[in-house]
Amino acid sequence: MPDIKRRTLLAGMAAMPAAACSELAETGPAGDIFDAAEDWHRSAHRTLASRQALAPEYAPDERSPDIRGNGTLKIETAEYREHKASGFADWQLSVSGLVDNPLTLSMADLRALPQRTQITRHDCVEGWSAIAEWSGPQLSALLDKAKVRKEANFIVFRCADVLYGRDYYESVDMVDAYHPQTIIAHELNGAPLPEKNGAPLRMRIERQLGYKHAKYLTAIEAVASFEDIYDGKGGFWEDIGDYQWYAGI
Ligand SMILES: Nc1nc2c(c(=O)[nH]1)N[C@H]1C(S)=C(S)[C@@H](COP(=O)(O)O)O[C@H]1N2
Ligand SMILES: [Mo]
Repeated sequence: MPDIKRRTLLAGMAAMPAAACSELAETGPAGDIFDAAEDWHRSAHRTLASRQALAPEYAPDERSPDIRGNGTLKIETAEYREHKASGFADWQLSVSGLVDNPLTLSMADLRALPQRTQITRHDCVEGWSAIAEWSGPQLSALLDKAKVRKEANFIVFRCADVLYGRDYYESVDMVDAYHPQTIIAHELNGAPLPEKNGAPLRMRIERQLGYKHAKYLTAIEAVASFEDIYDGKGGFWEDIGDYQWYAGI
């Protein structure tokens, strides 16, 4: 067996219990099973690599003249109106759940982190797109600071708005949570986020459709499952039954 093939095979087998290995070795033509294990390993790797790939980024002159808002465009609660009147000086973002080091971050804390600016295309499932520049810290930086525990499988985003009588929320898995283009945006085209686009903070999750990009962000939670959150489907639209939880693009 060529060395390279053997190494891949061993890497794939490492995940199998020893008993299963010897059982496999005793059954049938070993070559077939080895090839199958190797194919599985390679295709799992390819899937992960494709999910980690970057979304296209654009040049400044490719930006759309306007980014229309969708879903909630204005929040009428007294609390939000006060935040807006004070330029969101006291807005806070918490990071909690399955973390060793829960955080409460101010807008100044978020601006003090390394920032990522990206010009990307927003795709709404309702059939419109828009290209815009978004800036903010990477979600991965917050998750690293908070020390997410290994039992966490998903990151949940809580929002300040209520739509059709329900709190808007969303969630993603760890591949999207740690994706380099997943940022907590506080600027749109170089200016603070307008209210219709989620002021003062909104998610950009560039490998996912628009409804995953939670606006008016107040809290981030690491969870093992979203079974006990609202109707258990992992998001506002998912609970209503309109859209799928996985909205990868
Ligand atoms: N909190 C909150 N986040 C939300 C929504 C919403 O209604 N409330 N709408 C979603 C949908 S369907 C889309 S397409 C985008 C729209 O972002 P925009 O308003 O900046 O265009 O936000 C998403 N995030
Ligand atoms: Mo959307």
